[in-house]
Amino acid sequence: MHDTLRINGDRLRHRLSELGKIGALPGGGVCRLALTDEDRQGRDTVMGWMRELGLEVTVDAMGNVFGLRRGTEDGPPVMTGSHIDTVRTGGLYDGSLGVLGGLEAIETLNDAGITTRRPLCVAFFNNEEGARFAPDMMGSLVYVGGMSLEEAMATEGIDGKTVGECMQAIGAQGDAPVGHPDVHAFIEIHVEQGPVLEESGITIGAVEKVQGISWTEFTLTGTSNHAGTTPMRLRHDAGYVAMATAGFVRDLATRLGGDQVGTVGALEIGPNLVNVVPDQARFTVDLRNTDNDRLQQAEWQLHEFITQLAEREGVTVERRQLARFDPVPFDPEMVDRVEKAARDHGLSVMRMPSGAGHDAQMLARVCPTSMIFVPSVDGISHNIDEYTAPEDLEAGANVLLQVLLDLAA
Ligand code: HGY
Ligand code: MN
Ligand code: MN
Ligand code: MN
Repeated sequence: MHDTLRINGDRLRHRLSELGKIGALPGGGVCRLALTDEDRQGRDTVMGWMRELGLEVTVDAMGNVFGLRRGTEDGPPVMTGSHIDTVRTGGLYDGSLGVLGGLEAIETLNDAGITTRRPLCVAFFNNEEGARFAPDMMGSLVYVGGMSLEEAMATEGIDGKTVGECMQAIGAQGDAPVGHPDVHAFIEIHVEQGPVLEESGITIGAVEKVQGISWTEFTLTGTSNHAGTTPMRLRHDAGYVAMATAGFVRDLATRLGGDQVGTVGALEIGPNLVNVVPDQARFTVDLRNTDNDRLQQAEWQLHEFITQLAEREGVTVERRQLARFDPVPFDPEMVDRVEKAARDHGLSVMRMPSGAGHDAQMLARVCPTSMIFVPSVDGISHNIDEYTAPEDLEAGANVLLQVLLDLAA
């Protein structure tokens, strides 16, 4: 049934490049940080495409957007989607492929005059990246009831504004309630953002789980002093503790091995002058592992290191947990569906975990969920050179179409 149906790869790539013009960076790539005007323009553009395809568009109080295509029967929809907000050095595909791949599947069904039994829904969730307002996957977390709307609205971003203020500024707030998800199943297509598929020579990833994520912000306070006159034994150098901890994070991840990764992505020291011993430092640590015990071990070793070093240096430490999500296993039946659809299309496929966080890990709390990965060239993402070959985009979107048809039959 419908096994000759194929998506239109050119149309999908056209939408990806159209959306990529919004927040386009001079040297390529995009910057659509959550709840900026670029994000607003992206949201409006995608909602326009949803309406052109005959979808009923609703926006919930968290700014999550849903495009519903009715089936011959009512009831919980089969949902696909992702996010359209990006990091500051974003690529054309992270998140966007998940939303526009869903719209391409819808348009293919429209062209073929096919109505599914179950309704279909294409969604994009607010603030998936978490780069401006932590935690990441905030919109989908609120959607599934994992965070209160009030807490989300009160969250302050890296530029001192709250989510609520910024939602208001761009008119992102809708009136549909949150926390009452109504989904039959969720499937998200996403670029892998890592090197595994490419190194394995495989086209499709059938994602089995998302690894655990731990984000912490450290604020250190020492004593500013003269760089020339202050003997080393008398210093309380917040910058030194921050930078030594950054080195420790790198060594820790290497030492623990396996899936352990560790990143100090943001770091500021003050007063940031050549001849002043820094008395201020603020930095973030991103630790991840597919195994929660090992992730906890990494968190504990980090805590021990910075506590002891700060004590020796006479520097105070304040911690703020920005995000903490355990590893999330996906529904084995859904993973089977992805694998079968890939095989039916004659595509190479492998089961794998996700190194990145995704909205799917939140939807997995309320319905059977999995993801379809397509290869990232050179494993690059969160980088303006992020790229996936046209034939891989098309292959992934055809797998998505088949999984949607299977689930909605
Ligand atoms: O951090 C992440 O993994 C996601 O891109 N927000
Ligand atoms: Mn993403
Ligand atoms: Mn991302
Ligand atoms: Mn992600």
